[in-house]
Formats: sequence, structure tokens, C-alpha cells
Amino acid sequence: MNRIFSGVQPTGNLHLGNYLGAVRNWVTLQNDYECVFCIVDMHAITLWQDPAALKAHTREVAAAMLAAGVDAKKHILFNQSQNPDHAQLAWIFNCVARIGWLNRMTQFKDKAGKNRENASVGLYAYPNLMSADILVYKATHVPVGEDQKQHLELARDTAQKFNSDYGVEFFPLPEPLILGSATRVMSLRDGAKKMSKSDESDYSRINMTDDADTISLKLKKAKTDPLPLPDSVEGLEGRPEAANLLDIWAALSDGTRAAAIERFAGRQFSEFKKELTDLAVAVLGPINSEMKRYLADPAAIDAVLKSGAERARALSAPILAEAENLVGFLRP
Ligand code: AQP
Repeated sequence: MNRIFSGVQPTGNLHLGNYLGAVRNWVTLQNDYECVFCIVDMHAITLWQDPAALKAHTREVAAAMLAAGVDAKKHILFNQSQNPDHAQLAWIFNCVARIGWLNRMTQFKDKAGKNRENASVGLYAYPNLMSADILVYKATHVPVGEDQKQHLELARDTAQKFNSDYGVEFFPLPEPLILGSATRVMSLRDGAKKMSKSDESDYSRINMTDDADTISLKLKKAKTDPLPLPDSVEGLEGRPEAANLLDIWAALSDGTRAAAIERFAGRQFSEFKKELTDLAVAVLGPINSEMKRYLADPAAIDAVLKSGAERARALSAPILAEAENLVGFLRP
């Protein structure tokens, strides 16, 4: 069976973008793939995280994934730092990947901002750790958003160079899986920016922990424009906030943008937002209650992550051992 590796950073609460663009699809993929789901805490610290918050967010993300339907018994769910094989292989990849490759990564440029000299070395080398996350399990497929496509290309280049440097077809070249209608959910405050955990404004996103009243308030305050909703796809041109809200409707209802436009053509945002709120609450409400149930028992979440890490290491250890042998590391 093909194997999937998927990662999510515990840099905050999961939001609607993470759910519609990633977690919901992962739940579906469980039927057809062997899945390794990883809460990538080592990636999270490439930007400073408050230590207590990092631990809390790791549990929250685990709870959100379990509540959304991740099956941690049949598949694997763990936090990255509990399996040291990722870091071990990442070092080998630091020596395989070329500086020129990393220099081309646009996410580093975005995240490091203007003060690049002051960015952490980890933020720069992050794509090599991501390559190791995937290849330490010889994963064949990786569900990725648009923003991670370049990193996956780098993982493929690294696998290929490793194979050629050591003269064996050892690592598979992982394939991207781009799924779902809402691959990019935008901020509720600015239709040109993606919905993000690290956005300063909590009103920019719907968190998976938000209750019905909060969802309603956030959608009420969501930025719109003065026109009624359009009656054609062309009518959305230059209206990113309207497009985003219609796309959210489409994704939550398992429909298309065209169907959403047809349904709400000519209606006022106030009416549309009421229906959107009802739909969002209907979809997220049950997940929210499940999450609360999981979070009430942190020890049970820790046990899931520990068992997941042990099973993850059982998969990665022989692959890492063989990679080290190929590189020439002596293991008397
Ligand atoms: N707005 C989004 N729309 C659709 N998919 C999204 N994802 C993230 N934001 C959106 C997808 O969620 C998965 C996990 O993402 P991540 O937590 O590893 O990192 P991220 O993409 O950097 O997410 P955030 O929320 O923007 O976090 P911060 O603010 O910490 O950078 C990925 O599959 C991602 O595509």
C-alpha cells in the first residue's frame, strides 16, 4: 500500500484553513493509504515559540486531528521530536542538498522578511528536515498545499541526488497530492492573505476551538464589499473577500464555487453570512465538542502520541540504518 506523510505545525490552534485545506482530506486518505500524521514541533521552533504554549498547542492540534476523524489506532499520529530519526536523516540531507537549492525557497524569504541575517539557521534548513520527515518513512505521497509544493520538489531532488551519490535507487521520489476544493482559505480580514495561525488578529480566522457564538461574530465582522453577491464567476473579479466566503461555503457544503454563486446570486452579504454561519456551526460544532472531550484528558492524548512515536520509529529505524550504511557510517 502507498504511504503518506502529512505534517502540521503546532504554532497555534488549527483553523478552518487547516481543516478544509488539509485535515479533512487526510481523514479521507486514510481509506486508501497507510498514513503517518506528524505534529511537526521541530519545524515550529524555527520561529521562537513560547515553551508552555508549544506543549499546549501540540496537545490541541492532536485533539483537533483526533476529533476530525484521524484514526490513530489504524494509522500513526505523533509529534516529530519524539522520533529522533528525522533529525538524524536531516543531517545527512544537509550534506546532500545544495545551498543554491535552499536559496531559491520562497517561503524562507517570506518568513525571514527583511532581516534575513537574523533568521535562525533552522528556518533556512527547514526544507531539508521536511525532506527527512517524508523520506525517513519512504513515503510515496505527500498531500501539500500550494505553499509547500516547492519544498516537495526539493525533497524529490534530494532523494534523487542521494540515490545518484550512493549509486542505488534507495529513496522513492514522493508525489504531491493536491486535494479538495478549498486548497487555500483566505483571511476573513483580507481576501489577499491566507488564513493563518500566526496572524495577529483572531478575527482573521475561524479556529477549530471556536464556539457557535464566536463563529457567528467572526463571520459577521468578516470583510466584504458593498455590492450584493454576483450571479456569475466573472462577477467575482476584483472581489477577493466575496470569493473567499463563497469558496468556504462551497467547501463546507462539499459543493463548488459555481453552485454557491447560483444559490446566493443577487443576495445581500448579511443574509448569506447567516446561512454560512449555520453551515460552519453544523460542520465544526461536533468536532469542537469532540475536541473538548479529548482535551479534558491530556494524559490520554500524550499516550496516543507516545504510542504513535514508537510505531513511527519502528518504520523509520531500518530505513535510517540502511541510509547510514550507504553513506558509510560504521556500526560495529
Ligand atoms: N489558509 C489555508 N488554506 C488551506 N490550507 C491551509 N493550510 C494552512 N493554512 C491554510 C494547510 O494546513 C496544513 C498544515 O499547515 P501548517 O500548520 O504546517 O503550516 P502553515 O501552512 O504555515 O499554516 P499556518 O496556519 O499559516 O501556520 P503559521 O501561521 O504558523 O505559518 C498544510 O497542508 C497547509 O497547506
